[in-house]
Amino acid sequence: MGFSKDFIWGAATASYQIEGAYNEDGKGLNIWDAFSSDGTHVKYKENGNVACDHYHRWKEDVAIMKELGIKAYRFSVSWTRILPDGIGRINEKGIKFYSDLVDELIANNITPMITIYHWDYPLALHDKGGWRNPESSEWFLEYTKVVVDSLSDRVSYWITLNEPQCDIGCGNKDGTHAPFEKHNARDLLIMGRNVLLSHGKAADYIRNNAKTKATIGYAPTGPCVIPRDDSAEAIEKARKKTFWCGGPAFPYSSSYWSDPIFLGKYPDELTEEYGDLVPEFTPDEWKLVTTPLDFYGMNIYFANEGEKEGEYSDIYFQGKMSTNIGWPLTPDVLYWSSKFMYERYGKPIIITENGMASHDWVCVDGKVHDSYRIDYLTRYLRAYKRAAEEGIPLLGYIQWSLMDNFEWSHGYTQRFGMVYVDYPTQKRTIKDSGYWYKNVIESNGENL
Ligand code: GCO
Repeated sequence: MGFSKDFIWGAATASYQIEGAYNEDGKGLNIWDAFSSDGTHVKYKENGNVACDHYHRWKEDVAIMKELGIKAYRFSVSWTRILPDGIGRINEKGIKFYSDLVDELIANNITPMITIYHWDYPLALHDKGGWRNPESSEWFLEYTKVVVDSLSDRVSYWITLNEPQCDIGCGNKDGTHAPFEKHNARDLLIMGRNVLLSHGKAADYIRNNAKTKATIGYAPTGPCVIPRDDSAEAIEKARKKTFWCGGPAFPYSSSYWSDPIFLGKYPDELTEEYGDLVPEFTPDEWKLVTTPLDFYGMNIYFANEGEKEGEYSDIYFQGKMSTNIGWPLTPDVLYWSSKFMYERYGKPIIITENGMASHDWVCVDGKVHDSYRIDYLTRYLRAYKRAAEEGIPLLGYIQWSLMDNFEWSHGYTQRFGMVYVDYPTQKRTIKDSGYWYKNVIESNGENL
């Protein structure tokens, strides 16, 4: 037994990373528009002003998806494209862009999977305190309503948030992502509360108001530690470390975000450490936060080290295999994270992101021979298949990314796509891995 018959094979992108057209047709500015090019945070001062110019080339991009046999396309909506100030005034042209995209996907038999929020926070709301503002979950709800009311007649897959770990951890604790700020634990806990409540309000709204039956999840990332061997003791140690939530790095933890949503409580480690600083939810708010979801989404690229270097996994050693961005090659992470998350949260799994940054270029024969990406994906998908074979319910696998794009603080230096983008000309070239993925999809993973 391998992947289920209706397994969803997909590809993902995010608005800021591909759309460009940052100030066209009434779009308002978001924090990445405002702060990417300040010269200190993003490699070569690059930004998403043009990116892959997907805003103008979306038809061509859908045609490429069709050629690749992609069954589902995960993309995010740019909040300020449809609400330029974050709340209030609606920009119909922005809505039309996503509505046309959805129509085109459906006409090509590709299931749209919408991420409501993938880090491009409205500048106007950031200026009012952003996630620290007690109103912020109401702002998020207002935005969600516009998206859901306009698209849920045709869209049934919804992901509320992408990686709150990075939004709050990278963006507001360590200052490596927009808005490039560093806040103390108290403020981070307040932001976390408002993010969780935003998720809950959005999930509740979708569940009760979507015009077609909704399938709802969110897409966290988070550490996963691989057991050093198959002994029960090693597995327990790895599990414990995977769900760790102590210390100042709590915004990066899985349990900090997922325990409230799926278990209705903050992790004990957090409350023990921060006591009264941990903001409570009222019973009504808890009800929203724990709105039942349909799947557990996971963005996973590599395993983390254990307590000490090399203790629980053997991934750190001299000359370790790593991808272009420096992340170690640890295929078994797809097996172990599926197992750990399913056992703790009891929801079917969708890998909402996994993929590899590789050193790609167009070769003299005009093709992109990204054999390392094929090898990477083969290994990871085999590990994921093992989880399916052991009976863990897996609904899908969404590869990051459909095409090369703006990789946040790395600018355009990291290519994650199945499709090569030559930025000066915007020419797209399907890489070898794209054709390989097409075959994997056609065989439903039998040929892995
Ligand atoms: C993330 C984001 C993507 C990244 C990808 C590669 O998970 O960080 O969802 O936007 O581009 O993960 O880093």
